[in-house]
Amino acid sequence: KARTTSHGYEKYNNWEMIAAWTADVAAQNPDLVSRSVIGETYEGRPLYLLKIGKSGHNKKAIFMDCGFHAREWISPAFCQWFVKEAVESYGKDTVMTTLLNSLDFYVLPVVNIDGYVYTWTNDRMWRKTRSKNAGSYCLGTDPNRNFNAGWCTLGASKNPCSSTYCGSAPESEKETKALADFIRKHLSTIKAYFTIHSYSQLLLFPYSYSYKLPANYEELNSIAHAASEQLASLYNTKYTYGPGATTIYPAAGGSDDWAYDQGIKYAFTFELRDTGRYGFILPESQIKPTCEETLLAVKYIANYVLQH
Ligand code: ING
Ligand code: ZN
Repeated sequence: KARTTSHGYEKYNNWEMIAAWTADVAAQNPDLVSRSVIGETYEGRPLYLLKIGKSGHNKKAIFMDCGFHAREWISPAFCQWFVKEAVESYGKDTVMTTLLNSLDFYVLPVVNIDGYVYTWTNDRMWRKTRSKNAGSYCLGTDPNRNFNAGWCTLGASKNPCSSTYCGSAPESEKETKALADFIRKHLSTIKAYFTIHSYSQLLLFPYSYSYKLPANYEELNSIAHAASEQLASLYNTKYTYGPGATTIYPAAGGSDDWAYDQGIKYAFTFELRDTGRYGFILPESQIKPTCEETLLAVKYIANYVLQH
């Protein structure tokens, strides 16, 4: 099939572009990148996962996903940027080289592919998945209310028409089930979990489903402080950080809380630019600066995890 547009890192790419890119980046960097499929979406699209790192034995891993929420277009753009930076700076940047020699990054560039496609074709502000709900004409579940972490107890809705509908059960969505299954299967190696959202410029960590503090709260807080400082060093972008419940709002069923309770002690939700001027409709001119600054924070935390 003839392609009429092309992939780029400083533009928003549609799903067709991103899917082709996952194949291309793996084919062009066989010693660093491999692609697998961890499941499929409700509408039958393959959930591609990229593994980035030099091959080695007993490597720790970091899992990062983008595109939970369909309208948060800067998020998949960041996952693509991260992969580009990894392959281009390996052997040049000492920190990235060390990271890729010692760690594997699992990058899921778009979790909610069906929703993402729908924002390109029908409704730019769609958030949820696109699955049918029994007894309702409203479609979709909020994938970040669908994890088994205080599921649907707080800051989530049992109404299928709500944008924060928690779903009929934890992991009712094929997308969240596939993600959770993969993490459960690789729990012995995965040391950190990053999930990329927008917007609000926040660096969140557990808990969001409760006002209780995580056991390593002090450690997570100091990591988040240092990562925010790194991020701000480039363009002075100000991030607020802290536990989800008190920093943004209480919300149960989120993937970071779930990952944390699985034993992944470094679990973070990033809320990228901006603070509301453009919101979800962040101009393409901000992709590069947003991704560059976010990369500094991600590299900082990855390096911390590697040393601990
Ligand atoms: N924000 C997140 C949301 O799902 C969040 C905030 C983080 C909730 C972690 C629960 C757990 O509402 C956006 N913008 O989606
Ligand atoms: Zn989101």
